[in-house]
Amino acid sequence: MSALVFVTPTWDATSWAEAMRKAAPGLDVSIWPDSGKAEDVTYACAWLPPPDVVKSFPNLKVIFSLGAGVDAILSDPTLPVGVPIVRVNDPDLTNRMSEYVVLHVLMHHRQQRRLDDAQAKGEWNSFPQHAAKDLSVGIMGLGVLGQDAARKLAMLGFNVRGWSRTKKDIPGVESFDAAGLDAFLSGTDILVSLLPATVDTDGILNTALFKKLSRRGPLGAPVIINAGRGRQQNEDDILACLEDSTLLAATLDVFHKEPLSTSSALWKHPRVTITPHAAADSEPATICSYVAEQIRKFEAGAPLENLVDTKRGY
Ligand code: NDP
Ligand code: OXD
Repeated sequence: MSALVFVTPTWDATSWAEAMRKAAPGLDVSIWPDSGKAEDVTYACAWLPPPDVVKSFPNLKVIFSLGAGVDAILSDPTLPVGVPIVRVNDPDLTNRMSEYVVLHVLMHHRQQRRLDDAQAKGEWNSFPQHAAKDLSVGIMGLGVLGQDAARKLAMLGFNVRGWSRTKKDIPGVESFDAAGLDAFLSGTDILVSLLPATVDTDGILNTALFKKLSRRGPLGAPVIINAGRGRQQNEDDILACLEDSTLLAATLDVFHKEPLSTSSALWKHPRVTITPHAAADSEPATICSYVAEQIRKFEAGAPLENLVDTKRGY
């Protein structure tokens, strides 16, 4: 019998192990550090594994990231070389992220925070609303999540553009490659980051970049939405740019340090919307079914899907 171990020191994997036993009754499922004989373990599902743990299973065939992002796996400098890493690519997670992106783009587009504020004061304060076609949404990262969000925003009538390392061909979406960053930014009113955390994307959301965004849109100044990773954003720059009107508003789901410190000025800023890294939760039953299906296919001789390129870092 193959054995699978969960290595998730920052959260209790009990419900995950139960879900995995249901999804793959033929697997012997355990939770590190109660993982039995290390030699028996062939699959590991991990999130922020401590150094030397994953490599302590000498017969590991595949490592599964329990999220779409793989920074929480690649942060282990002792990962065994040559063992493939598979990440999550699941329609449920993708839908959740698109819901989040659409929700927050619409919230800014329809100026809902301003309306909430007026309601709290009991004020009938109506102001012009604008057509979706007059607003340009730019998505950084046109991968699995970015492409789905782009398509859904385009269906709502927004002008949608995307930036990725390599150019994409998505109907109704203008695509820019890595070299086209400035052109991409200059036509973007609402910027959405769905980039992975890599050395190339660290700190990319900073003052210099915000200043390149369009100021011609109907909102008067650009808005940013970051649901990629907190490492991408300079939080001091965001606050300063909100103060000097380089930015109009921000929605942030991810932060440098999570949970966000209670002392962060972002919490109370009237034009910042904070969500607690909840844009697209991974549900145990769904993700375990996905992992079980990958294992079934792999054991039947099919190639692994959604492999991580450790050199690129995503
Ligand atoms: P993918 O790997 O499918 O897509 C990543 C995209 O980013 C690709 O289009 C890639 O370009 C682009 N990219 C990577 N590096 C660069 C770079 N240096 N310059 C330009 N473009 C770059 O990932 P997913 O869409 O599945 O997920 C994206 C990220 O979303 C995850 O890594 C994770 O950080 C975050 N996430 C956040 C969640 C949340 O709840 N907040 C939930 C799930 C994921 P190319 O296509 O050319 O390779
Ligand atoms: C993920 C996440 O990467 O939840 O899946 O952040």
